[in-house]
Amino acid sequence: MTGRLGGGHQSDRLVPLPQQVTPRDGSLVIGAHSRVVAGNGVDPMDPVVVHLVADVQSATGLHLRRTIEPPARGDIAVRIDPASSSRHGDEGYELTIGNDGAEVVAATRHGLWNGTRTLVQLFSHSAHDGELPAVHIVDRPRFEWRGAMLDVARHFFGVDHVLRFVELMARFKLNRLHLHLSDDQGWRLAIDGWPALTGVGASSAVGGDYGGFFSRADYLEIVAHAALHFVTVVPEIDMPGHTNAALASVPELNLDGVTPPLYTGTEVGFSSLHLAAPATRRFVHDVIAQLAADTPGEYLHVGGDEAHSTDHSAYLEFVALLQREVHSHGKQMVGWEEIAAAPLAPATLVQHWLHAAVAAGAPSGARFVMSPARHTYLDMKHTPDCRVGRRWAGFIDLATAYGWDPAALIDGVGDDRIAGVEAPLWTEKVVSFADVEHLCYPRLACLAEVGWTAQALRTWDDFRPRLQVHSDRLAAIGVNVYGPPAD
Ligand code: TNX
Repeated sequence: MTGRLGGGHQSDRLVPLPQQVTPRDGSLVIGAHSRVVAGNGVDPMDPVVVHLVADVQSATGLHLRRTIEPPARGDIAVRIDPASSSRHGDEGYELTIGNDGAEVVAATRHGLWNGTRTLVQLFSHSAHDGELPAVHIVDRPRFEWRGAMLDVARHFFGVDHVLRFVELMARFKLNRLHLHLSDDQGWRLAIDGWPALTGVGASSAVGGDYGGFFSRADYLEIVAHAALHFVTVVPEIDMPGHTNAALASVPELNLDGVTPPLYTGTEVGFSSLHLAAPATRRFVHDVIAQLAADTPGEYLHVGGDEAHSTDHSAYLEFVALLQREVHSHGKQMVGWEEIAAAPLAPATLVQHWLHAAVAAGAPSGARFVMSPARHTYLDMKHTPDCRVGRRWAGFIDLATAYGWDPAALIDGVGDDRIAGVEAPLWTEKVVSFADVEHLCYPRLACLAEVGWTAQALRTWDDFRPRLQVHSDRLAAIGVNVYGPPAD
């Protein structure tokens, strides 16, 4: 059977749905003598193995030993087979569960991570037993970029919350954490040599709420925790618009040398950096150099959206400068769709959010991250009666978050030009982490399947009960999941 599952088999607990699932008769019972076997190419101390042990323990109550001995009856084996890369790609895997044992094989550690995520989902969790259904799964993602964005600029969320955000998204094989680190209302990352950015610019937030910022060490801690969960951090410093917090902090970023006041409202499009101001080029250089130094991932996001107060030719020149600076560190640039008007290198990623026609103006060869507001904006209310959330892009219920095809958004842009999908959580109206969870879950699980599973295998009717399993599991670990009225 390919993809679609018949009712009743325990493998209908999986989100995202794998490419190929073949249920078999029988089951494997993980017991007190079962072990996790680190096979070929796998260090028994590898975080993939450590996480597997921890996750089996939380699903079953059993703490499995790790070993490098050959697998015996009842064991879970993981191994790397570099020769399988043509089948599995960078992130795919093969999972076999039989009456005698389970095995995950992949060409990379990331593939093993994904395969073990699937294995862990196959436990019943609620029954707290060690039973796994016999099954053969061959899987790989549709898109390489499956992301969530957290806006820590409008309201600040500290390291603990960001680590939790990473752990939750990683359950669904999401693999990009886009951090929106600066905006009109706040600057959230300490930059060496520019103490005023945080000294002044981090003190504010929307509505006069508390600000805050990440030290360099905080940022590195987030990057490291994300890496343990196979999540790549994509930091964003939004320029040349959305920059009031920086302008308010550093007089030399202003043409007249006079800082504007800090801003706590929710308007957009009124601020701009200017290349003619004395400190702008040095500022851009230093900020991007530090981001590049502290970010192991290949992408730096430079914003570029809603620069309504930047003259068009100045905007194009600014984007060109940003791209040069990003490239000088061997990184690739990502920007919101407005950057499509500028001359872009082929590897630059254009993040579509509002106007397909604007995104479509990108040079041929440019690639896209798809974040269509009407389907992915996590700051929109689920339904009209939700207490939290906004309305401007419409209500995004679970069927709307699920029911779209990334390849049907921009004329002529199919899978080959799509890096992937991402759901942004803007936080103008989001103050508590409980509200973050309510807006993100279970909608981020919908996005995870949009980004992972082949379009032809996806239907809402098949997805709905699988999603419910995960809403219940998230609720059981204390996540403030949104529960829609029963349909
Ligand atoms: C548009 S999406 C914005 C953000 C706002 C968001 C609110 C984008 C590139 N810009 O500045 O926070 O709408 O939903």
